[in-house]
Amino acid sequence: MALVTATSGGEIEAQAQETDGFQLVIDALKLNGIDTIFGLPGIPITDLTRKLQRGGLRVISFRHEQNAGYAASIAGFMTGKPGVCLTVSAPGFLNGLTALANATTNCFPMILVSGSSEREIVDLQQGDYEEMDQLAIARPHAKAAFRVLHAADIGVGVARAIRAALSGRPGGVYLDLPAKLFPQTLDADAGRKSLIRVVDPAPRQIPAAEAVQRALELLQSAERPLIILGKGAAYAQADAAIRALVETTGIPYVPMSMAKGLLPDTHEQSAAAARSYVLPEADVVLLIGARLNWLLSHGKGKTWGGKSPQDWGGQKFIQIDISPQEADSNVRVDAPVVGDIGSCVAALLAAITATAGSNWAQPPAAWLTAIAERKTKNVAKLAEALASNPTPMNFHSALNVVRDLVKANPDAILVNEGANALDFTRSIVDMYQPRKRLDVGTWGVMGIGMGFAVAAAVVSGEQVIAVEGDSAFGFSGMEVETICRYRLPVCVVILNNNGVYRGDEVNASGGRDPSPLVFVKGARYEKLMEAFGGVGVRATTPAELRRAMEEAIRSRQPTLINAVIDEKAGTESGRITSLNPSAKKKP
Ligand code: OXK
Ligand code: ADP
Repeated sequence: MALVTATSGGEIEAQAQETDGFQLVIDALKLNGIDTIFGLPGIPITDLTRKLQRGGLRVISFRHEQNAGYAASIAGFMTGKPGVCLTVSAPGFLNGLTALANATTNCFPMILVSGSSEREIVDLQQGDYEEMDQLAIARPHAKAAFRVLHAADIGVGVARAIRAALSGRPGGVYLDLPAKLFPQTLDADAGRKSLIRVVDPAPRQIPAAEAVQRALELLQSAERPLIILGKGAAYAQADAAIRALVETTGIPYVPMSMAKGLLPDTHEQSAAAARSYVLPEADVVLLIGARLNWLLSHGKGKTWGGKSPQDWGGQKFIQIDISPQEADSNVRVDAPVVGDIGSCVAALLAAITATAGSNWAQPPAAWLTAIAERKTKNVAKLAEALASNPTPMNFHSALNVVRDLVKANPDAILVNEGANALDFTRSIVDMYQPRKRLDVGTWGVMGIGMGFAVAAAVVSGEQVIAVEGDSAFGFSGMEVETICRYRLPVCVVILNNNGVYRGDEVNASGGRDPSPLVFVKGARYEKLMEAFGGVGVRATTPAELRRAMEEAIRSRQPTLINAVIDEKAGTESGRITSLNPSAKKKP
């Protein structure tokens, strides 16, 4: 109990034995191992950001909340702890909300904490400063949303947010902290007791034995089996078990974009370079942490050998996923295995060993040979394109340099966004380690670039290479100041072709305005980095690009390389041109 006395000395004692909302938020986060906050100070959380820093947390302060939100979400993906983003009310909250929705869509654990205005005024709509019913707005975009009104409930609120973000399928959680909460005082002892250290927030979920048996039997029946590794598999941090399953079975695999490097892309069982051959030809497909959404053409249609866009290709699917609702979302899943990936993969491996010992039948040679032939052809085609050295540079000649630098620095984290800049990088730049490729994910969202880059550098301490389309970079470009302020080892490479997709489009009306798809020609993006004390380089040849990247990695200085490429290089929407509505298409 607090000792409240009237003497001046007693008053000090009474204060020392009281706590308040500010302190309880800090204590609750620390108690749960949250050591970094990504945010942007302002009313009503300015003092909270100061106190968080004073309290020993690392506070990374951004220039726009959306970037702080993306940073938090990818920190969650990388670490398996919820990434926390802190914003002001209404507009700041809304800026962070896009990142929260993106985190939920991508299954990244994240908590958006926003200060909010006075409930009494907000609820009567009497016109408060930054008035908004944030909880209601957040709810449809989050896995869960909570509000704390009393300081004594801060411990519960933080615990619920952590558990909701991490347990089962991870996602984004909103935590609303009204301004009035922070100065509320509480007896220090009662405050301490109100805090909760969350025990086992992402409990293992063991799959049912019969589900594992069903999956095993289907795998055994396969003549052309295929494994697809998704970013859920990368998130699960079950790298050794996944590798053992792939190598024990000898089954070829295709990594989804953010699962690249889970096994090195140079692994002989990787069928990435034969993607459009293996999807339609496979007869049994084992999905590990990958959804049959648009990125996998919904498991049907021509990509899978179906006759028309809606036709099933005939594949049987085994799906390992933590969400029991995921199976059958698009096509029939014959063997759903529900549980956490580590436990499911271990159970499948154990069943394989129990059934076949070390004599598991490898996939038929005809299947493996056919894949190897396709791979060889595609790899040779790519090698030819990479060897060309046109003037000006194109995507291939520039990315050939990035490919070499990533190979020489496999610990480096690659952030990637754009349309062509994304698609070419994905297929050209091999990854060698898990969770090193961070990109636009399930939504194909533009704007993750600098937020992801900051978070990747902060949570890992590793070198970050951010390969950005010039358009994509624009969404978060101001965060180069953040990169410089925290002296982060981030090397931004802008593949600059003067526009969205490409830079040679003209105004079809003949008017004076430029086409909506082009930017200022010859823009000097590197000056932006120089403005804040970083290193800026304009590179017009692969040799210049290589020198600049090598120096950035050697020095670990914030660096922005404006890699000037042919403005005629690039197709509309990269490899997803088919998603553009066309006048000729039937609805
Ligand atoms: C892959 N490939 C290779 C290799 N790896 N060739 C040689 N060597 C290696 N190592 C080949 C592979 O076999 C494919 O050729 C091709 O490269 C492309 O591979 P991949 O894996 O990228 O496949 P694909 O068909 O592009 O994948 C489909 C997809 C992908 C939907 C999963 O396109 C994707 O992730 N897209 C995300 C797009 C996105 O989000 N864009 C941002 C929005 S743009 P073939 O011969 O086998 O086919 C935007 O905002 O608006 O436009 C907008
Ligand atoms: P990709 O885009 O790479 O195909 P998706 O985001 O579509 O990947 O799929 C990821 C899947 O992984 C989601 O369905 C999610 O429920 C699942 N998942 C995430 N974490 C785990 C985990 N620890 N164990 C099992 N499944 C998981």
